[in-house]
Amino acid sequence: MGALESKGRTEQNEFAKHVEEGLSAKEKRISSMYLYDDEGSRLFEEIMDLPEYYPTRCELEILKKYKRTILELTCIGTEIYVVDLGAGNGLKTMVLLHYFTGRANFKYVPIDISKSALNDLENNLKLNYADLPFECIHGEYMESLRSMKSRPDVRKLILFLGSTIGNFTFREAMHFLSDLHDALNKDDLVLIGFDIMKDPHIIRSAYNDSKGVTAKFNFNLLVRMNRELGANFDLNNFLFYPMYDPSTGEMKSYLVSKTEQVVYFKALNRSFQFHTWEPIHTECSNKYDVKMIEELAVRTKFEIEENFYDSKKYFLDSLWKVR
Ligand code: AVJ
Repeated sequence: MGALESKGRTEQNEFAKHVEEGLSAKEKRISSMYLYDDEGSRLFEEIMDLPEYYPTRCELEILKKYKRTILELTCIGTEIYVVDLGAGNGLKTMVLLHYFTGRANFKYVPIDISKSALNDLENNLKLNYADLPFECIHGEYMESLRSMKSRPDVRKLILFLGSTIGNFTFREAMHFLSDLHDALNKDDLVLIGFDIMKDPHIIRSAYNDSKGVTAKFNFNLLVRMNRELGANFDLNNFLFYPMYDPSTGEMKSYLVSKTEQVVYFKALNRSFQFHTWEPIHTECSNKYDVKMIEELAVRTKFEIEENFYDSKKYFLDSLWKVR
């Protein structure tokens, strides 16, 4: 029990440290990683069901259509680890795993930073996929992956679905994928979900839904700081502002202070000043075109095996191989 408690405290300290740094910066920001506490993960599931939020449905269409090709390219005959980065509820992945069952010798390895999302996934697996071999890992991606490098006999298929890569800037994505490359062995594969540039209205609506669920998802960050860091944010004093820049593909979300205000953090024993209309940057959801994706692959030493699009070409799952 002591270990669990101290782990909780360490996580809390990291959150506190991150918030202190982010709110001290000239341009206030908090990493989107912290949007996913239990309530945040639940709200994101609600987002995936919204009519405006097209990425999940598009990717589901892709996986249903190309599951066979994906398995063939992953190579039958060897043992496969299907490693799911940020698995969430794992619904989309099940389309692949269901198809792989009986056709390949594989183990499902979901990795997620959200303990509750992993628990839900584990319960779902036990209930509905009793024969599926799996091993859940709670933690950060790269650490967990590096620990698997010592098994070059096992081919890995890394799933990085749902446009999670969009949370990174292009530079950050490059760093992440280089690190990923180095944590893998030759011929390992990565399936990456990219949200593709399209009519900017469609993109903006996906992050500015009519029911206000996405706004609530962002506001939950303030609720979380109030609860976990003893802050006294008044939610009425902020507004949610998402914006898309079609020239760069950057989709950015902000919480904007509507007034001059001071917010006190008990856990930090200090306050932060917010000016009128000063934003906190809460999330990046960047969009790509094929050229950018090709550049990303070349610069991180992967080879593009195949690009799988949905019928509207809104979304792309790109299958990469370690050269
Ligand atoms: C889970 C990061 C892929 O950026 O589209 C959805 C999160 N934020 N609506 C995305 C999100 C607002 C989502 N990702």
